[in-house]
Amino acid sequence: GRIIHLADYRRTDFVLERVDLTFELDPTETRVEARLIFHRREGADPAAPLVLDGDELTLAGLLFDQVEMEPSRYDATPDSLTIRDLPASEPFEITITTVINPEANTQLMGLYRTNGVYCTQCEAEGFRRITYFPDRPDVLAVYTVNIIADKASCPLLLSNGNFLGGAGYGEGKHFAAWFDPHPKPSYLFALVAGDLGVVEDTFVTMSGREVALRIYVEHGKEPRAAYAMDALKRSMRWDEEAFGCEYDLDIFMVVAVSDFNMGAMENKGLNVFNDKYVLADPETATDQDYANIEAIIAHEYFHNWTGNRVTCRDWFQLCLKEGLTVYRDHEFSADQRSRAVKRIAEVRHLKSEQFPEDAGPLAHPVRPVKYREINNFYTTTVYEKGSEVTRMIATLVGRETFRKGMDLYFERHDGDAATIEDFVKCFEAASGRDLTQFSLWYHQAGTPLVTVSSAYDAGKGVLTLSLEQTIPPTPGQAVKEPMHIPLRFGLLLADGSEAVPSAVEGAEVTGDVLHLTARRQTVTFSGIASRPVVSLNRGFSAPINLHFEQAPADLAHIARNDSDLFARWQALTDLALPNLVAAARNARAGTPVEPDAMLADTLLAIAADETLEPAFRAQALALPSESDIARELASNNDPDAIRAGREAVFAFVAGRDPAVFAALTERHRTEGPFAPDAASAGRRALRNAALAYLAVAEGTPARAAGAFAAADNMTDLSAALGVLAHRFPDAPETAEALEAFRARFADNALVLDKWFSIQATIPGAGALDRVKRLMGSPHFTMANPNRVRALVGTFAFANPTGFNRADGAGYRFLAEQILAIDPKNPQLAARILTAMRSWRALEEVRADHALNALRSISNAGKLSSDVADIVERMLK
Ligand code: B3K
Ligand code: ZN
Repeated sequence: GRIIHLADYRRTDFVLERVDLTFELDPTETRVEARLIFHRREGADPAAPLVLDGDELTLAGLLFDQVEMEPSRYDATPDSLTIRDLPASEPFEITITTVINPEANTQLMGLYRTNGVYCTQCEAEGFRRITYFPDRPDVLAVYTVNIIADKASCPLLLSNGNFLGGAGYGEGKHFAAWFDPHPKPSYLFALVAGDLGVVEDTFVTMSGREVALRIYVEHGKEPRAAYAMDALKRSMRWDEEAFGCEYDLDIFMVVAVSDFNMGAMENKGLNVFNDKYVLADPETATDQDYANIEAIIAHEYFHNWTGNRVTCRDWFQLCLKEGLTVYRDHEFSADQRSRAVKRIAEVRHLKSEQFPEDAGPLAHPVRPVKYREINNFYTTTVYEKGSEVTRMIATLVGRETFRKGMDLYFERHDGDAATIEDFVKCFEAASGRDLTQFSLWYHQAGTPLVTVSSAYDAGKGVLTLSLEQTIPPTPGQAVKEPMHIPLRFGLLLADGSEAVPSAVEGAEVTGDVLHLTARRQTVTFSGIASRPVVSLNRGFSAPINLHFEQAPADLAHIARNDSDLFARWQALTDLALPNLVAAARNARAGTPVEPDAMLADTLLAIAADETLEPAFRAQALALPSESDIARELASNNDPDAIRAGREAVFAFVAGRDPAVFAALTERHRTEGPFAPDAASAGRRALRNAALAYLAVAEGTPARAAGAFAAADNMTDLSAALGVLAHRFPDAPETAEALEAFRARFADNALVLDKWFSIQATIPGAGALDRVKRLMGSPHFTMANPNRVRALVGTFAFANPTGFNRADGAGYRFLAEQILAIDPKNPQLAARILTAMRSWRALEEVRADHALNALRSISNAGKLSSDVADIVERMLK
């Protein structure tokens, strides 16, 4: 594929007024008739042809104003339809017939079949696999959709908007018509047809309109959709209260399907979901599953305003809808659960996924300026860093002004396709603040590094902070400008209270935010009576790497006393990381690891502190991961040494005072029927964190086997199984538990995915053979994306020692799998391949093997543009 540049953007020559689609569904020969009414845009070249996008299409008929078109006036290829000699100004109608094969569509883009159900996925460029169309987000039109299908196999016929009517249609068929009054781009089109069960409810909006809510799932799974329905209603209410956003159709539908390339899709009025993010009950779903369902139901629902009512002008603006909507779903979950714990989980995720992306060959700005394959830009940078950038705007302008800016955004751009510049202008107008420098966050890739040192002059009562920001070079961006970095801070005194400076010089300070805007800044705080401990970047107000040499005792002070729970967790991490890095270096050098008692004691004190919420204590007990340590080491990484070092520290903490952990597993039992609320989930998380330490302290599988036997919910069951499998992979108890788990859930695909994932993450050199063996299991299939991700994806992404075997066998295995998946499902292949994005940070033997594996992919001949794009960028 060729490279698309933002700079080349121009509007279409033709305006699309209306779309009328008729589908005659058939598993292998679906007929699609598209009646499109266009007119030439004022001022456009009167001779310009109409060029429509296609992808693997064959034209079966073409009418101009209802009359067959002379072949001399058009050219049709599988990927475009060009029509010439069109009217200069008056509207005209083009009727296009295509015949497509949903059954053969293994890419899961366009119209495809999943478990006998017809379903569509059009974002980003799937609509062009259905019919020839101006398939770009700035072409908005009103759609009518007619669906004709077999009545017995497809009692249900769904599309966007409101139901118009339906009736019988000849021998054994029926039809239904839908009308969506809201102009929309083609990527938001959806059609679903099949035989599904339904859960129904209603929602009364803020202006008193009743909306029908329907969640469609496979027959028999209806009870497992109750939590999703509850989350949906809470999302609808929250969006009204937090942003004044009211739902705008008579009906809102969610359909859960088992074959889906990503999490879910926000099609107007008809969201399609990976069933993993809809189905839950205590027996089969973990607390994390419940939290994910809540977040993703909310996310897709929130897109109704941020994405659908206001959409993107072009795909370079993807973060306009994604970063903003992630920010909104984060805020929703924070309001529904514990804000601090939610923030910790977000930052963990950001650091373990987005920071490596930003530090490697796939780094790109939140708002990129070029792409080869847009599917590869649905990244953690666009989503999660995009959300952080939105959060920083809220931090800079303040909560109320942020809301005013959002109101202005909807006022100015409702019904429009907008840009990031449009978005930022709304907050400039609402706040009066110039956001020009701030906007660099959208344009400069790479995680800024902020280096800080502090000095306290007791005689003068002055604290001096010296700050310096550097932004590392990233592909295509060697030199960076200094950014506007908002740092929340506090000056913690020995008694836990906070110093209030009488004056601050050298930086703008608004409330508790210090604005770092220059490359170097020296900031003085006067009137500070005793030496404070500086708590910086509270709440992770800026997505940066912070290097601030603070004494372990100061970090421990923050960890125990900060008023900001996030900062307490961050301080614990900062206390732990140098230990873990030193441990990894020692392990590599073959010298003994000497963990720090201060770290262990601080962790234990927080674990045992009953004044703190259990979910927070569970987060505190989770030491930085192997990938966190790898990131800290930055280069020449040996995953085996990293793990060995981390294990030594973990064992040290475990053995320091096992009674603390034993007490936690006793004290935090959840009594009574299972409840998925955040408080109950937090208690389970704390107990299971304690169980992991206890298992190591005791050195036997007995306790985990007991927990496995006693578990009455999937959270505890899978946690116990994880401890058994990861700590005692060869114990008979583990084999028994794995087999019991498999047998009990053999007919539940989502739970089997957990069974695969737990085994795919068993560390060590034996992992690859285990994964290969599991691929031979009758439960394994390459046809289901969730299953492939659960086994192959999890192995590559989440098993550092198993995947990064020193002999390179893990990389060669992955290369083979990518080449096997790519011809069928390029998006899935490309996504899993990104597991190798940090290969250049490996020590040279592994890096060399990784390079060869990547070259073997690159040299393999016919690659999809998805995989070709990723592999070429990783090799650059
Ligand atoms: N907008 C979709 C993602 C579409 C991905 C296309 N390759 C889901 C979401 O972000 O809500
Ligand atoms: Zn989204």
